[in-house]
Amino acid sequence: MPEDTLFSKIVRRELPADIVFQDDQVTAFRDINPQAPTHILIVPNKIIPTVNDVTREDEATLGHLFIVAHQIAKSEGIDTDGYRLLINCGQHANQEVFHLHMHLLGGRPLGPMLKLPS
Ligand code: DGP
Repeated sequence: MPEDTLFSKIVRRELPADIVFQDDQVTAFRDINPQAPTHILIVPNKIIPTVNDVTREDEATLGHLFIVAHQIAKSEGIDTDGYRLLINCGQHANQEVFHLHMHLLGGRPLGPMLKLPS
């Protein structure tokens, strides 16, 4: 496992970020390049590079990620209208940061799920 990622530095508050939630398992902060009025990244505090690296040990933490996603959607006031949760894995998904993260997007109609390059 890598010892450090951009997001683990945010988790340890060594890099600035607009953190909206943190506990002993996960950290949530606003995306630097928001694609919707609400665009928050929720990351396990532990480095898991991609979904391909998930093990049974991570079940509780990743389940918790969903609980926190709902909680944040509620506090952002977007739970009733709806929102999108998205996790990119690897090259074809354009994953940029190799520290597993869930995107929470909402605050406007998000349209069809995928815009594919032609
Ligand atoms: P992905 O393509 O799924 O790996 O998305 C990475 C996201 O991370 C992308 O939407 C931009 C965001 N991001 C990259 N660097 C930073 C940063 O330094 N701070 C914050 N808050 N977000 C970042």
